[in-house]
Amino acid sequence: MSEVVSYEVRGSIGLIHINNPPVNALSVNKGVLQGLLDAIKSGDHDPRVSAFLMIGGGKNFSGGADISEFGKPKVPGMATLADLLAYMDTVTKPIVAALSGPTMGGGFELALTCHYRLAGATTVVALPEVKLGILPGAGGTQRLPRMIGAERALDVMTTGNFISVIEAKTLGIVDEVIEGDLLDGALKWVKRALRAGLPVARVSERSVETSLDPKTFISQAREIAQKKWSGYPAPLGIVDCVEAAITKPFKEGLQIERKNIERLISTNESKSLRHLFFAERQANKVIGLAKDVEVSAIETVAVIGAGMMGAGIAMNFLNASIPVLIVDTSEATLQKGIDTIKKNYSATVEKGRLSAEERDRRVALLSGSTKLSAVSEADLVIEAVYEEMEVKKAIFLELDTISKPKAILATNTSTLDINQIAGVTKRPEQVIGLHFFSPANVMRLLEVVRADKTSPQVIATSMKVAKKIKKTPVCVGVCDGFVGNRMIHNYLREAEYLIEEGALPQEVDQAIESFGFAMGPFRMCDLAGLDIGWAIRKRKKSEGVMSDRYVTIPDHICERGWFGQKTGRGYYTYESGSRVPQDNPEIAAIIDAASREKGIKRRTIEASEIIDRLMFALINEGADILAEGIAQRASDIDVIYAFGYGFPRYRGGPMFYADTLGLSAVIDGIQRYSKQPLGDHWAVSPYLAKLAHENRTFGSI
Ligand code: 3H9
Repeated sequence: MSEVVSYEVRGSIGLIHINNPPVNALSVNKGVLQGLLDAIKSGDHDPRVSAFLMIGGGKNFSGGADISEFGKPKVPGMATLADLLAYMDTVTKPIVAALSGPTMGGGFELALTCHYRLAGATTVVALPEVKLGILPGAGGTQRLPRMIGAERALDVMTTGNFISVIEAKTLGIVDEVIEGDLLDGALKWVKRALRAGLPVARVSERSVETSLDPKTFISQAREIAQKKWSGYPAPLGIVDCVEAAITKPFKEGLQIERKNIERLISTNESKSLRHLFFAERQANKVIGLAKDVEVSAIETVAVIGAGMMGAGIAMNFLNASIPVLIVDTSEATLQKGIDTIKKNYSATVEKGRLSAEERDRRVALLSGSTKLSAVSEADLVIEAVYEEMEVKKAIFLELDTISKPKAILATNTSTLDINQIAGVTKRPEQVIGLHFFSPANVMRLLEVVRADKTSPQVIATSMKVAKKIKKTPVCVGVCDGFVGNRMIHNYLREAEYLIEEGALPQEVDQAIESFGFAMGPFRMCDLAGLDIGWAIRKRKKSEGVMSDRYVTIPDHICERGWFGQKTGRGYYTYESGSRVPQDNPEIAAIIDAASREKGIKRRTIEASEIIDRLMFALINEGADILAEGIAQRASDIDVIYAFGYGFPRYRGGPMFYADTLGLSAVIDGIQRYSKQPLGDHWAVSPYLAKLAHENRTFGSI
């Protein structure tokens, strides 16, 4: 056969192994599909073979089609997934799949084309193509509705969510769950079944069941897809394919599926989502960190500060079964933090997403203290007190004397210089930044901030523990705001300029939300609390640090005691207990007066200008960050923005978006805005200019 597929005849069974680590991707160019086709053809013509058993080597059955091959030329003469599955549908000997672990996308479609499916205890199945902006393109849209009914299949394909082995058994996807060694159990199952007479059972020959009238079902599904996934064309394509599965013969359905996947694969949405798939995995790799660097065990964690942030951080570790000690100097704050954690878990229990036993188990792993000395046994200490350098320095000074020698001392600062914090200790190599994003138990992003002296072991351990608590870690360097907040500073500044020049907050928010952001800048500020920025501005003013063009509007709002959602009024108004923003009737007058005060003649600003200026502000700063080596790669910045700042994933992140616009177009745009009245703050990043001059993209760095 080939290296990636092995085939042998065991008694009357043609045994096929897929061996394409790490996830058994069904690569065309590496010959996985050709190998499978050759194996099945060989057994089909072999009188010794009565049935096939197909299994994946390693931890996965298959992670699906090889995503890295999308849009790339195909090696001539190699079979595709469509070739393989079409042949399998003609085979008259039963084909059994042993699903040895995750079975995803094309891997699941391959399994659905087999006649029977056995599974091990760790098996999950999914058709996650929608998350890549495409749809199952190897018969999945036609076979899954035939197997589990149109409604359930539509849900599986439009969400891309995993189906557990237990549910797969209930749905009839899996014929039997094998206890113990899967290969051994599966061989025995096939032998037994052959003795009892194992018929060929093609899913393609079944009909599709719907509980609703098909027309009503499809029109409702289309309406939902349009509303729920605006910006994402794939779910609508899935609805079209399910409609074909219900109303058309199998082969015609396959053709409709093919047309849809070919269309979707070339969309910018899919290219962006595929970029983020690889970017997220790439971000996990720290440049210059040896693969064999020693990683310490993190068995206990201490969190200093029992505020919202500290409580949220603690929950991540409790969720991963790691005991947490939470410390706060005030008994009342400590208790409040512990109560917040319990309340959050109980709310999840009420929603049916966690069992009461599991809540109790996690809460039992939590302890509290008002003494810093209590952290002495922790392997990882995370400081999450307020942003005051002197307070943090005092804590680290004390931590240095009380923590275990090998303990990792982390700060959750979002802006302060971690080198200075590390500098007060005698072990700066043990100090690192772990910048969680609020709400810390929900947001997936974690900036792992390496200071100048942070040791490779501490970085590697932090990256590993981040994965354990199910975060998406991105390693960044030290500067004011690191990557995410440094860029957001420019974005928010530009948003303020826009309202000073003529736009209203709701116009800016609507423009940026129509671009796909989860929330516009002013809604975001109202949510975060306007008082935080006000305090920073007052401090900077008192230190004589002022920007050239200081926008007074946020100060005027704060002077009224309006701090956003928490006071029911900010850029918007909020009814008591509600998070839904309503236009603040007084805001236009405040903004108008502020513009007049500076002699600015307000003008109408189009949505396209709002989007351009906010995106260029991000891209330009991102380029500087790359030039300074604060971010390792452009794609890391994209991951930070997609996972931490609500940047629309179907646009791939700010740097990928810049590449799709073309770097010269970005520069032209910046220069155009720099020539407008009040545009003199714009200066093209020299690194952006250099890349454009060399005709390169951020992706090429
Ligand atoms: C599809 O099937 C289309 C068909 O319907 C139609 C075709 C005509 N391809 O996630 P991990 C790499 S679309 C290429 O850390 P885990 C990944 O980049 C596909 N590479 O492992 C990483 O590389 P590196 C639909 C892939 O154990 C390494 O494998 N399928 C693919 O945490 C390890 O990945 C999906 O969307 C791939 N398909 O999780 C499933 N998958 O080491 C996508 C992974 O160089 N995959 N890689 O950084 C997954 O969800 C997870 O990888 C999986 C394993 C659950 C399988």
